[in-house]
Amino acid sequence: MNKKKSRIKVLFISPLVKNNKETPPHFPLGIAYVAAYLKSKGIYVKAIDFNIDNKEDKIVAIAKNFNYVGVSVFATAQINHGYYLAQRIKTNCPKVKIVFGGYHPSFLPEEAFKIGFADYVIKGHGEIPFYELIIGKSKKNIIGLSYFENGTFIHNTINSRTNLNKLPFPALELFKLRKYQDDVHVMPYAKYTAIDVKSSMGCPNNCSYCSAPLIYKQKIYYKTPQKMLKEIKYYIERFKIRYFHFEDENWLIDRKRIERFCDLVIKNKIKIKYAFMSSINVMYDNLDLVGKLKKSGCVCIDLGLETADEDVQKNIHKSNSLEQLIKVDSVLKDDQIFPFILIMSFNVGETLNSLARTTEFMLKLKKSDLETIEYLKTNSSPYGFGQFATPHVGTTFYKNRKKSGIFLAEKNYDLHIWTKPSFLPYSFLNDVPKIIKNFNSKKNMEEYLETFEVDLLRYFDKDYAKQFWNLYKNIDSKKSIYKNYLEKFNNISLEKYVLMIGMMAKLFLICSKK
Ligand code: B12
Ligand code: SF4
Repeated sequence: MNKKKSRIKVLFISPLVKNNKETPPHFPLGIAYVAAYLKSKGIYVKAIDFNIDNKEDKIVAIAKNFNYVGVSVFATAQINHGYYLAQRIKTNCPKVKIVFGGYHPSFLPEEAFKIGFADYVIKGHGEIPFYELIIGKSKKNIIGLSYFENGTFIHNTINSRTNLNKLPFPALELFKLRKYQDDVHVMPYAKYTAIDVKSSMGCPNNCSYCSAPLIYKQKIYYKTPQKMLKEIKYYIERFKIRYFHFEDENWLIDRKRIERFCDLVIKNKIKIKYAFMSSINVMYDNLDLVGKLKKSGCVCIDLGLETADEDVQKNIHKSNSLEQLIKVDSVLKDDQIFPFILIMSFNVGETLNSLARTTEFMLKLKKSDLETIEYLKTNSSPYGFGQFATPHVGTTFYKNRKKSGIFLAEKNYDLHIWTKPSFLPYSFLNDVPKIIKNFNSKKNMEEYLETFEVDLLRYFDKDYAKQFWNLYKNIDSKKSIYKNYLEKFNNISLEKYVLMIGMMAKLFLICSKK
């Protein structure tokens, strides 16, 4: 490396995820990967995660000492803050080059130039393109780069490919690691510092709400089991971390690779606890591996059910067999591994019936004596809504959003977040609310509501009973949910009203069983 190059300094920033009080900050793994690569080439790197350290008032003073600022936008709910920080930096230090990377700018690069003060956007994997940009490679030959030249935007193709075995380990040393906790979900391990790791990237599936198929084009890139073991050992030795969440889209998909990794962990007596994500069918096909998974430290598996309704499943291009999930759930619970079943409400095709079906299905599952951390309790509770479907920029869901429902957060990126309903499908709004149980008094209704107070308190104030009673008394069960809203209930927000109807569906279901 020549002298001129060694003087180059890059500051990475992870902007605030807005409206996300419920979920603890996630570790900015994307930055850690790109920064590690630049560092391995002799470039000076630093990083600020605004979700941990809100250095807004110092950002200009810090940024002026750098040649490049890399803004990493993992979630759309970060983008406005990212644009704001970029504007502050660019207007005060015009020489600093602003480079945007991550999911949102990868799919809407021009926005970053028009309102985000970007000099460049790197779409898809950032390690090699960012380095090539710094060393002055011809822009037209940098895969993934978007730039502005002679009055036009130029968009090179997205960088979909990566070679995980050749990349250096992510630069964890740039972050205050002790601030990132909970990741293995299950107590008591969730109390300790845990980090996200990635041992493969990509997924063969094509779910309508997911960005993975757009980045990876349904291909998968793997780390070898040996590299996985080396990485885990490195985290233990250098950072004293023994708790991990494998954030691979579908960890078990190459069974041989994972079996070998488990064997290596067991043989080398590596003491770790970990969680991972898997699709339900892949987990079902590998149930005979559960013993080995357990022995190597697995305590939790995230499984994406999303809905128990077949029509909604079809709409989101997902086909989960409920029988398979019942079996998986039971085997894991018997082995003291927590199956964290993910639900997503208000996808295209959702109706009162489909919400109730999902609730009913979740209620049938075995009870587990394993305790999870607090914020996840309502996520996998039968009475909760889990995540709310959000049409994320670039996805098939996003492309079709206008014909399938009302996107409440269309103009407000800060609300593209799973804890707030941002999309209401017409299927739900046009459904007709059937009142199937006669409550004879408000008190009588309150008794039923109390059954799922923990879930209710996530969405409503403490005095929710009065509002539910008003809704119950005044709803017209011959008119659609939306018509009722327009005629009688538009003194509250549509979002709140729809949540109440959804909760009613769950409530009626429980009542009808009594
Ligand atoms: C694993 C994961 C998580 C993990 C976090 C893992 C992590 N630390 O990265 C958890 C479970 C915590 C999580 C949470 C959320 N997630 Co998530 N998550 C994913 C998932 C499955 C993979 C992400 C991943 O691979 N990270 C690993 C790193 C290495 O990759 P990366 O961040 O993409 O970084 C690379 C490039 O983007 C680029 N890059 C990144 N930053 C920069 C910066 C610069 C300057 C450059 C040049 C390049 C660059 O280079 C990196 C290396 O190749 C994706 C779906 C998918 N398969 O794509 C969704 C996804 C990213 N999540 C998403 C969302 C929305 C969220 C949440 C906001 C929840 C929600 N649904 O509302 C929360 C945020 C929580 C929080 N507290 O901040 C959305 C984002 C879509 C959007 N436009 O908003 C995605 C795309 C899922 C989807 N619906 O399609 N998630
Ligand atoms: S299975 Fe998961 S990672 Fe794969 S496309 Fe579907 S949601 Fe995305």
